[in-house]
Amino acid sequence: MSLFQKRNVASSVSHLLAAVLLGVGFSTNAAVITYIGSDTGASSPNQLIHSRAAAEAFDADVPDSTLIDFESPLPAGVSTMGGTTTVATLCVPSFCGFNTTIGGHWFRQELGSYIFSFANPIDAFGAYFTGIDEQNDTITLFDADGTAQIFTLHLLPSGATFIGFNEPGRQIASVRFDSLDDLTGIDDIRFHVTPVSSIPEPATAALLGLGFLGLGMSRRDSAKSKRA
Ligand SMILES: [Ca+2]
Ligand SMILES: [Ca+2]
Repeated sequence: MSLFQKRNVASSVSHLLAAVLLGVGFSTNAAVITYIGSDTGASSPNQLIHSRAAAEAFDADVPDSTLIDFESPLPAGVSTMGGTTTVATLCVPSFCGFNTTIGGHWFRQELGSYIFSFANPIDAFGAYFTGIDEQNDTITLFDADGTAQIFTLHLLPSGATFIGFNEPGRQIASVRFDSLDDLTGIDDIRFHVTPVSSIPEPATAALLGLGFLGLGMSRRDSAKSKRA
């Protein structure tokens, strides 16, 4: 599926319908399962109701995910560009982001863009996004093969929103958040490394390689016969 198609195919999954009813949502396609729940104006962990429900739905479907709560160093194989891990909010938490870990102190607060990259591709990603109050911020999933899938966020009314993506067997290499000028936070990221058993067999790639090798050899043979 082309990038253009991915950006324009509407989803009918029930999770998205629920999100629209809550006044939030984004454009997606039918292949990836999405999870979204929003708590307007929330500014602390004990105010997470709909977002926590979305997180619990994600956790039920992806029970063996890894958690990044920013209370300790990033797990091995995970790297970031942009943003900082901090405890200092730059304005009212519901508009600039906050920690969503019960009893925790550290969270990640951002301006503009930031990226989380995974040395081993993942097939599920979810997190609490806090302080999103601008229109048309985007989340982009970059697959290991270089394709990008962009989700545009609509009508997120500050506070906290849990957003999750789950597509078993997919190979997502990085996740990027983009905003023109929205101060936001992200916390309690869950991700699931794609099981090796669901990645295409190397034998297939090897056969394809042999095919190309054969083509190259025949072309060289042809060139030789022309020179002869
Ligand atoms: Ca935290
Ligand atoms: Ca904001």
